[in-house]
This record gives sequence, C-alpha cells and structure tokens, in this order.
Amino acid sequence: MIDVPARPYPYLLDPRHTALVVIDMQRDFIEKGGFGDSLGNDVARLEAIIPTVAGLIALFRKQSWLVIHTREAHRPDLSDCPPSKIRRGNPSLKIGEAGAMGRLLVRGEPGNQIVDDLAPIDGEIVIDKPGKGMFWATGLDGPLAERGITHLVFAGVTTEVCVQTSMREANDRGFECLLVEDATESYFAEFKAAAIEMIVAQGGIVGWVAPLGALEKAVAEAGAHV
Ligand code: TIU
Repeated sequence: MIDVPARPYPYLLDPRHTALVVIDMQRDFIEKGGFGDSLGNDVARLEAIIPTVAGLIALFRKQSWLVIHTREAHRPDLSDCPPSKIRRGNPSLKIGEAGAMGRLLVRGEPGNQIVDDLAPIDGEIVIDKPGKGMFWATGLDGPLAERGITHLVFAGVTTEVCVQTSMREANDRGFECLLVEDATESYFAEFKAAAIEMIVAQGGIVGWVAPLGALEKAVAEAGAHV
C-alpha cells in the first residue's frame, strides 16, 4: 500500500487496484460557447486546472495504472436526456441546441470532446454519461469489477456537481475514493471549498482529499517509477 498524506487522515492507495477518474474535462464546460457558458458561468476558472490534471494523468500513465475519462454526453436524439434536465436553469442555449462548438452536450460534437491537452490514449476507458454521476446508465460497474479496481482517484469538473456526484456514487459502491484537490475546479470558489469540506467531514464520510504534490511524493517514495 502507498501511504498518501491526505485529509482527514492518510489514504492507503493500493497500486494494483487503483484507477484515476477524470470527470468531464470537455470543451462544453471549459471553453466559451459551451454548456457551462450557456448557464451564465465564467468558464476561465476551469481552464486553469488543465496542467495539474495533465500532471496527474502523466503520473498514472507512468505507473501503467488505469485512466478513465468521462464526458457528460447525450445521444443525438436526446432519448437519454429527461425533459426536466433540458428545461433546468433556463440557459441561453439548451442541451441539444447548436452553439459555437456544435450541439450542446451531444455525443460526437466538437464541444463534447475532451480538451486536447488531456486527450485519452489507447487502453484508457472513455465513458459517456447522461447524468451527473458516472455510474448512472453507463455500465461502468462491469469494467471496474473485471479489472479488480477497489480504489478510485478523482479529478475534473465541476467539484460540487459531476465530481461530487460521481464520488458519492462510488463511495456507496464500496470504492475507496481520493479527490485530488488542485485537479478539480468549480465555477464558484466557495462551492469547491464547501464540497471538499463535505467530503472530508465526519471522518471522511465520502472519502479523502489530497493535493497532487502529496500523491506524487508518496508514489516516488514508494519506489514506483516516477
Ligand atoms: N453546471 C455544472 O457545474 N456542472 C455540470 O453541469 N456538469 C458537470 O459538473 N460536469
């Protein structure tokens, strides 16, 4: 086990059974003209974490540990998108309508792609999820069980929406979850801070939190090839 200094107490990472989950680092949320922008958010905050997320992905690739990428994405006919979700937020452009990067949150559209700096490579899992959580209607339980994954490290956007929902779903399924706090971001600084405190409160009710540097150092000290 790799002992990672974390809050609320050290996280024991099992190097043979750990995967990284990078949540929704897609243009829809990170670039102007996408879904996040249509909801009235300042998207610049999210772009700033790309180098840290890239560093985290690089750490996992060096160890040959599994990397999973998710995208919030609907079928072109929107049959997997409840009308309530389309109406929600009274956005300037709704899910499925055409924006500057194609149809919002629709599979295959330019805006639905993961940003170039974090693009998946062969052997990594890419999940299109119609909800905020990564297990709902995705079939992800199967591939994780087949690979014997018991520990999940989380990154991505946004902290209090898709990252927190996915981490809670994973926690309920028995996964040991660590959120890398500088590899996640919200449109609202106060929501990110609150989400992190909710995760670690009550003895780590949803999991653990640590910065990338702590994880890198722990992996290096454990003698893994960094
Ligand atoms: N709006 C917002 O903060 N997030 C989302 O709609 N989706 C994700 O978090 N990916």
